[in-house]
Amino acid sequence: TTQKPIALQHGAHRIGRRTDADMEKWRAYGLGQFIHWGLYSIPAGEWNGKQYSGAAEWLKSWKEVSATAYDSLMYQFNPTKFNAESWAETAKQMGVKYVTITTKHHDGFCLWPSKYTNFTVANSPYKKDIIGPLVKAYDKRGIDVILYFSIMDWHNPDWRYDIKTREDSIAFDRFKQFTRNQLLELLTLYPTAKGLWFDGTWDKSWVKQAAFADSLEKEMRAMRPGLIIGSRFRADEYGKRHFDSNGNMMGDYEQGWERKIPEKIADVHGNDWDCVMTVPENQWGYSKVWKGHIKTTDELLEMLAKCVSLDGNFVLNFGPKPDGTLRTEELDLAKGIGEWMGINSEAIYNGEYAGLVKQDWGYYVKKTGTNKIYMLVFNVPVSGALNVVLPSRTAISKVYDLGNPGQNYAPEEIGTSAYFIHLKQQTFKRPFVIVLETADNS
Ligand code: FHN
Repeated sequence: TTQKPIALQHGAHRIGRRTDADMEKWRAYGLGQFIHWGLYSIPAGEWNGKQYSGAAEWLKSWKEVSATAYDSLMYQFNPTKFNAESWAETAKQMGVKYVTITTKHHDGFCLWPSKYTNFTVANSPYKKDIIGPLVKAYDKRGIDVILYFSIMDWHNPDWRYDIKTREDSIAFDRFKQFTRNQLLELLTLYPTAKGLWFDGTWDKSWVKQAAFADSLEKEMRAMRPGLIIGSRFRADEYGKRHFDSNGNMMGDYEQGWERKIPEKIADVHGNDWDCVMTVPENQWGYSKVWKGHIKTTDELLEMLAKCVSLDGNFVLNFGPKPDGTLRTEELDLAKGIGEWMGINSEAIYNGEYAGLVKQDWGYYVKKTGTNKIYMLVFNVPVSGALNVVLPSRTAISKVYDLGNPGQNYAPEEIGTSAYFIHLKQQTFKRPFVIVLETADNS
């Protein structure tokens, strides 16, 4: 039974994917970088010699930490080794096509000199804007910038978790104006930024602002045509987030894939999406100790492959150190991913869900407008034979190794449009890509 949609004033603005050039470009990125940087990088998960068990960027919420002491970290923020060009160069070498940078995380500290609060870089010993040079350095290398912005703000006295009294409501009205001012300020100061990545939007106070958030979203979009905003920004008038009361996604892409990846194409409901991922366990800001399993280059590449094969982008988080440098582990991963991308990025950029039955060796990716299907191989069977089943009437015309174009394979037909690709017996050290060129056989 199909339920009749209910009339919504503040539901989804559109049903189905955006088809404009900005969104087409976003969809084709494949690989992105996330940067969580702020005051929390200074204590780095430790306070008075004690280790905080939560994520480093949540340290202020720990009962052991006083708000004043935390906010005074501003007077220690002095990343003398910060070099926007070198961050952007690392990202370029890694092969990322977009970066999402925390302009303001939940603690409320602004990495740009906002004129609506004193709690910014301008009043730190560093004094200078961080966001401007980053936007410039990434833009210069053709990497699109998305500005991360937390609505929840632990520094602003007008922030509320819920609105229960008239006083709350008056304070929160001021907070809404502050939020609007800051967002319009960001869009004005950084006109080349391609989108806004919202966070900290789950509390009741904000969830109740369907009308305000909807009109602010429209205002920002009118101000910046092409602007990309994900599904975390606003709730509908019934308090439904991400998907409105009729089940339609609000925003341009689904922002729910945090540290998790869909299993199958049906899980993404035809929507655009990206997955944001940490290297260790749930830690986004710089933390002295990296707990839990630390992902390896090949694991991250497999996540990237899986995302692209399911029509999503994969975004890897970096938590820079308080001096402005990137930690060695992250630099090594960026290098490893970059080396692989240097050979195989053709299978990532513009890659799409191929519509084929998944096989145990890895992930298929196709590219519209070409006759190529990419096999991103992570598990080679002992037999060395990779199973491929294509739609009927599709034949393979050529098979080769993307990293070694002279290396062609002769597929063995084992059934109608079913093949084995027999790999040469060898030890495989890294994941690799095999390209199938297809021909219509009807
Ligand atoms: O609470 C934050 C967290 O610190 C981090 O910024 C992540 C990144 O997606 N977002 C929030 C949790 O959803």
